[in-house]
Parts: sequence; structure tokens; C-alpha cells
Amino acid sequence: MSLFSKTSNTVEVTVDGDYSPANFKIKAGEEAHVTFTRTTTNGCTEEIIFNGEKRALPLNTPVTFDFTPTEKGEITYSCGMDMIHGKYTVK
Ligand SMILES: [Cu+2]
Repeated sequence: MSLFSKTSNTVEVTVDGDYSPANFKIKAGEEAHVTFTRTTTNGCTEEIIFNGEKRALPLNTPVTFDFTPTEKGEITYSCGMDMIHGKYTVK
């Protein structure tokens, strides 16, 4: 069973060519902290577009998005070139 199978608004995503976990769940109405850490120079994940915001992911440097999800549903995110994808579900 995955560490991230429960709904938690603190999420750590490893970026090692794709996103691990690529899909996760968070709760509506509570502040969320989603951290991406890129651990490889392979692939095209040097940038991420998350919640419409493009940010660089420097190697081995955690980058955290803090936000409070309000609407339930699925939201996709991607690398800077929209080639590698993940999504989160707001419950
Ligand atoms: Cu890409």
C-alpha cells in the first residue's frame, strides 16, 4: 500500500523521468503543500506547469506549491513542454 494512498494535503513527488506518484488526492478547503524534487538529468522535466504556473525544478532541490484547493475534481499538471503528465484529485 502506497504511503500516499490516504488523502493528505502534504504531498512529496519525486521527478525521476516522470512523476512519482503521478496521481494523488488532496482535500478541498485545506491548505495543500505539494513538493516536487527532481532527481535526474534524464528526460524533459526541468520545468513544471502546476496550477497554471511554470517553475524551474533545479536538480535535487525541492520546489513547493502552496495553495488551497476549493473546487472538487481532477486537475492535470505537466512538464514545461506538456509532454509528461500527472494529475491530482480534489476530494
Ligand atoms: Cu517535457
